[in-house]
Amino acid sequence: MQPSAAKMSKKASQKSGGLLVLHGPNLNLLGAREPEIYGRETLADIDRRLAATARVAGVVLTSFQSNHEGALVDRIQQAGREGLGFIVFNPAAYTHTSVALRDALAAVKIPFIEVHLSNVHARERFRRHSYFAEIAVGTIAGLGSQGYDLALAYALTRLTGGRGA
Ligand code: CA2
Repeated sequence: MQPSAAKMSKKASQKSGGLLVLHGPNLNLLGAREPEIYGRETLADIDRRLAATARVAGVVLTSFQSNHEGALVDRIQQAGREGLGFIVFNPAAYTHTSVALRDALAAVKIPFIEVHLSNVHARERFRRHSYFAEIAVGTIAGLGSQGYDLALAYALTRLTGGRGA
């Protein structure tokens, strides 16, 4: 039996669900402090650029930043309920501490790329361990804000089956 048109379009929209860019604590300070490590662009600059790229590919992109672990957990759970298709995540300092955020990502089963502006492997030893790397599709570190663009290009390819990005 053929599935109804309504069922088909629901399935298709779930499959190519939108994209969430998630930023952890202190990334709201981008552009204002420590430009030698994190660059001169603001988070708004980065988010605007990513949203424009996604729009061209016909994918809805939402950005969210919080300094609070629970708010990030809530946003990941919401992404699960919304049926989003991919997450680009810079967990910032929570990279090195947060079992709660890892559990949230494992629970919603949304594929994600872990992004870091700086090369975390060339910095203090404690930054070398990530609670996310093991369950991420991949990790990008040390490429500055371009890391977000590269992660987005990959996500768009997955979400649009190669027709976008
Ligand atoms: O390199 C990255 O993207 C990090 O995720 C940034 C985190 C750090 O704890 C991770 O080890 C690596 C820190 C984010 C702080 O962001 C700031 C931005 C501007 C000024 C001050 C802090």
